[in-house]
Amino acid sequence: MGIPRQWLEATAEELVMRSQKNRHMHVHDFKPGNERFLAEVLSGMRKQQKELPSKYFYDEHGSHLFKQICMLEEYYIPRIEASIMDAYINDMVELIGPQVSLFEYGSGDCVKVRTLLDHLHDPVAYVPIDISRDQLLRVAKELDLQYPGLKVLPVCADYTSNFELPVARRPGKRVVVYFPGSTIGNFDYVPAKHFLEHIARVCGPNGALLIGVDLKKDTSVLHKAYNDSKGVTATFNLNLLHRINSELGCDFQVDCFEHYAFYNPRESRVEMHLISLEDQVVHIGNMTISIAKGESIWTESSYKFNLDEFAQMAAATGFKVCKVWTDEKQWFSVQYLVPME
Ligand code: AVI
Repeated sequence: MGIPRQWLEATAEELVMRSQKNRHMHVHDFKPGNERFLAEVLSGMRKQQKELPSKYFYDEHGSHLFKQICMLEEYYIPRIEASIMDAYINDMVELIGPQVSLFEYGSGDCVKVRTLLDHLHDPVAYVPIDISRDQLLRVAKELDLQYPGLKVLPVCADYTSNFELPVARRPGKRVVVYFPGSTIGNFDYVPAKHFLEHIARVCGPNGALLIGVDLKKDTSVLHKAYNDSKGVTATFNLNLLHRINSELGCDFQVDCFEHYAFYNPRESRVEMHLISLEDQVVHIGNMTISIAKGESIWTESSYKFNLDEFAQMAAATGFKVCKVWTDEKQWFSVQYLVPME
């Protein structure tokens, strides 16, 4: 990555000070224990249509696999979203204004936020919120060193749960939440509404939400994006079972499952499933669950929107769409939402 620009202008003394400050970075830790993981796996596996929550894809290996997905030509989202951010960053920064406290839900490797951090005027704080503690701490330390005036306040949490948000000592002018990547599409309608309502409370009357929203498009494009030719998405999907086996002591026969993803036009979503290739039984906690040959476990939904549908959902949560930026094919959008008066 090379030497960060800011470092080239720093004195040796400043560099020592920064690295000392950095060594003591504090993570606000709300990471749930395995009881909740087990309870959610059990409850999903006891349903008629078996399901597992997609938020558990992102252990260390899953996060690494997701990064690989993001580099695939077929998985268009990161590439197009980055091109929209690059093209319209000045408009975005003008709308956002100076001295913001920026919160990012599901910050991952914090790569996307850099376009904002590089252009925002004197941001007060950056609060990355993510469940992967090691990655969170690593990237928070990097950002802390690379953006000297910025207070980086990492929070380790399942961002769909209740947890307290840290507040920077230097008061900001407003709170802006950044939620890129169309992760909102991984929520069903009711949880998506609840989540946006929660964000609206975090933003307050003066805040805003900058959100990535994936748009409806030709089914063949979606099919390729979620059934990539290198099989990385399949490995990512199957890794969920490996994770459950190793962290919850279960015995899914991972080799006896196959990745299956398709676009469901009636529900406007890509569905990812794992299909069992054999009859098998799996032990989860003190339960034994049978899975028939050909039966599926539903692991993820990825909803696709048109602009009106998303605006309607936003309106139902108290947000008004203030500005929409898209690419020329209208495959993806970045939207700036503010609370309705
Ligand atoms: C994180 N999320 C927006 C991705 C998506 O496209 O729904 C997760 C993903 N699943 C398979 N490929 C990518």
